[in-house]
Amino acid sequence: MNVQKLMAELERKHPGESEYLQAVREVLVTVEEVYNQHPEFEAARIAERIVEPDRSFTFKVVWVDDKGEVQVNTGYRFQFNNAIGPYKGGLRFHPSVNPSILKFLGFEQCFKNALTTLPMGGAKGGSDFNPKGKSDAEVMRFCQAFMTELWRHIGPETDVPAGDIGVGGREIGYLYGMYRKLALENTGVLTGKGMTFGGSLIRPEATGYGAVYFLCQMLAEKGMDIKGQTIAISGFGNVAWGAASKATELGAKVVTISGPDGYIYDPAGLDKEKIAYMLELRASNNDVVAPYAEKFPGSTFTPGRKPWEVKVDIAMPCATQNELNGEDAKQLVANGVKIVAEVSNMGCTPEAIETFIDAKLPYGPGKAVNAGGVATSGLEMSQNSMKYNWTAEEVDAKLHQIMSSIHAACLEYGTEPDGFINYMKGANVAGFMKVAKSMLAQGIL
Ligand code: 2IT
Repeated sequence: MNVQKLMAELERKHPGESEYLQAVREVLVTVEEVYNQHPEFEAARIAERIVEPDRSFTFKVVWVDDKGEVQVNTGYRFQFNNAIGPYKGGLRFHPSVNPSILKFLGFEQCFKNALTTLPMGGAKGGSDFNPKGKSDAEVMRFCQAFMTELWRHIGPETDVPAGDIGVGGREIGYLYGMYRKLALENTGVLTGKGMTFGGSLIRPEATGYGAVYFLCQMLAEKGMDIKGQTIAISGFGNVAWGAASKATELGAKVVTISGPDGYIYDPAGLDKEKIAYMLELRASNNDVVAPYAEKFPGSTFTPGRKPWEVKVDIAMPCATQNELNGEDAKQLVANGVKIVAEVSNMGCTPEAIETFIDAKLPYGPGKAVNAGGVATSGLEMSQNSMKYNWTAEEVDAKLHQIMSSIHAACLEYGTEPDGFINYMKGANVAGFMKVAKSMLAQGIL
């Protein structure tokens, strides 16, 4: 494989799709060496085949708002690769959504899902719909309109969407309801469903919990414990909430959360009440964290800035792609950060990752650290297929096991001669090899 040539070709075909090109470049650069030891990969053009989605859908979503005005949005689904199982991945509803963002997410999803040990291919979808300030009835009408187009392309054995930014339990409920009405079947076609209609216990917590389990393994590798460590978390949505809950339960002190408006610094650390308040903030639909500082004296709100300027032991980006840049990384390193566990998808820019790796700082990439979310979606699919429910303890035990095996895979493929663990390389190579070998075994398709 010639990475430069392949990237030049991809840039020519997909001009300006910066997030997609960024995600592809990162994977190709890290797998190049191993790939070139397998001439059969090159002969089958695995690299050229793996970087493009199998198929892409773009559709119009028309709905009526509470004022009676007609609204027009765009819906998408990118089915990337199903060599190891049905297409699987979330739906994102956010005004920034475009093909580049969904293709970077769909591409990463293939390797993340491969790492989970469960049989799931990769996909991603969503819409430029902005949930901010929308009423419940508007969200419902939008979800119904979205599903009237999407339903013919998905199915429990074909493509299983779930949530992502802007899509939580409420949206999955409305989407599932419309699918069920159109298809006239009750199936595991979406994950993240409510507990009364096929959802899995622990799924809402799984991304954050899994991330903290992975973090604990990273710490153990360095002979450290999570107890007493200070953690900077960004974001205040489902993922940040799950990570903050588990880290706090295990004795860490989470001192920041953030939103598009700025960040909260709470030197006393989060507790049960404050963590519950994160859910209230999210449910308010305003996408701001500033009210936290009014509610909890002793905490401060810094408008327009990110939490990476706070001195902490551990940084856990939990918001969105490219939220931690080279400057932020330098600041964290200068402040003596010990570990970075990226929970958002592609939360760190290439410059940030380079800074961490140059400093020999353990950096866990999103596709390993946050894989507990989709892994538990996979466990929801298993339960739906069996028409059975596992207890919370059973699901949590499986999640633990999956995060351990992902950590082991990172060690196997990412340990360098000097003993430094390059988790990014480990995750990319382990995920890539599984998908590539599956494609190779199934012929030229
Ligand atoms: O980025 C992700 O892995 C998710 N948004 C979860 C996907 C899923 O299918 O549960």
